[in-house]
Amino acid sequence: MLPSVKKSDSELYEIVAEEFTRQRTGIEMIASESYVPVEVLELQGSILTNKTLEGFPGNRYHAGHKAIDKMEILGIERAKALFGAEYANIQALSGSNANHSVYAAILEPGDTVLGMRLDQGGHLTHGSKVNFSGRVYNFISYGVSKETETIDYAEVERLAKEHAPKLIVAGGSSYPRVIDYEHISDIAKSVNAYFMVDMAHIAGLVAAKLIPSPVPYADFVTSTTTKTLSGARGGFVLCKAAFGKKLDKATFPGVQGSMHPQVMAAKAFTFKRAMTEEYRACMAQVIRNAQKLAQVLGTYGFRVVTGGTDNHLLILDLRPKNLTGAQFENALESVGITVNKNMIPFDPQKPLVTSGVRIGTTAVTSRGMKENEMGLIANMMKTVADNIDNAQIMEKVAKDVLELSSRFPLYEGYFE
Ligand code: DSN
Repeated sequence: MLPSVKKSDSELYEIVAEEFTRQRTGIEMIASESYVPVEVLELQGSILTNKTLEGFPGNRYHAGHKAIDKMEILGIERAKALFGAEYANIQALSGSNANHSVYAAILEPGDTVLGMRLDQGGHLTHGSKVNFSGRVYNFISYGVSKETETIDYAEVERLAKEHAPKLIVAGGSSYPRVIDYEHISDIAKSVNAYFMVDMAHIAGLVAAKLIPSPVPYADFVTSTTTKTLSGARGGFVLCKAAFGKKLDKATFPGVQGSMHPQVMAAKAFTFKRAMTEEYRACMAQVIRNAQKLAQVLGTYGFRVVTGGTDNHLLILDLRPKNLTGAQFENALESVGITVNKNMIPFDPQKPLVTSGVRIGTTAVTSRGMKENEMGLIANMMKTVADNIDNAQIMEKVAKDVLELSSRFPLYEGYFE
C-alpha cells in the first residue's frame, strides 16, 4: 500500500496503515459509509488532480481542457442516464456544496424555505442554525409525527400554507422510510414553491430502482456519490433542463472555484458501476440486511424507530436498555463495531449524548455479508448492550468481531 509514501513519509504512512487495519478488522456500520471499488481509489489518486479548470465544457477559463472536457461530459451523460434526469452538474465538492449550489441558484438571502429538522432525520444543510443554511435563509422546520415517527405531511402542508416558502426541501441523513415525493411536490406546487430532494443517503437504492425516485417530482435533486452509491467522495445535482444554466452559474462561480477533475472522474466511474446487475443485486441485499438487522434487534429488547426500515439504515432507541447513544457507540467501538450516536425523534438527550444510534448496512454488504451475518451482528450488539461493564464478555465479543471480519476480506491482495 502507498509504496512511495511509505518511503518518503513514514509518519503519514503509519496513520493510513492504522486506519486500513481498523477498516479491515472491524465491522463498519456508519450509514453514510461504504467501501469504494479500487477503480475509485485509482481515479481519485490519478494525475487528473494536476489540472486546474474553471467553468464548464466548451466554456473554460484555463487552457488544456480537451481531455477533462470529455471526462466531464461522460460523467454528466452517465448521471443523466442512471437517474433519468434532464440535466446534471457533477462539480459539487460535497453534498453540502451541492445543496448550497441549489440554494444559490434560486434563493436570495432571507428567503423562506421549509426543511426537515436535523434531529428528526434531516441534514445540517436543511436549515440548522449552526450551519450557513439556517443563518442565510429563513428556514422553517417540519418533522415527524409522534405516533408513527414518519413525516407529518399534514404539518408540511400547514407550514407551507402559513409561511409561503420559496423552496421545500425533503430528504435527509437519518430517515429510515420511503418519502412520498409526489405528495410534497403537490404541496410545493400549491404554494408556488420550488421542490428539492436531497437523496444523498439513498441514491444507490434509487439508482438500483429498489425504492421510488424523486427525480420525476423534484425541480432539483442533490446527492453525494458516497454512501449507498458507494463511490467517489463528492456531490452532484440533477435538475429539470430549464434550471440547468442557473444551477451551473450558482455552482461556478457562485459557490465554488476550480473543480476537482480526479474526483469527477471517480464519480463518472461510480455512475457506470451503478448501472450493472452486480451493483443492483448488492443494493437489494443492503435493504434485506437492514430489515433483518432491524427485525432481530427488535426481538432483543431494542426499540427500532418507526418499527423497521425501507432502506439501508435503522435508528435504534436505546432507552429500553438504559443506555445513551454515546455509551453504546463507545462500547461498540471498543469491540470493533462502528456506528454513530443519533437523535431519535423527540429525543430528551442532547446531540452529543442522544438516546439512539444509527446503523447502516452498505459497507458490510459490500464485503459480502448477508442475513446470516446480520443475525450474528445483532447478537453481538445485544451482548454488548447487556454486558457493557463486563470486560471478559466484551473481550469475547471483540474476538467474534475479528473472526467475522476475517471471513470477509477487504481489498484482498490489492495493497500487499
Ligand atoms: N450527513 C453525514 C452523515 O449522514 O453521516 C455525512 O454525510
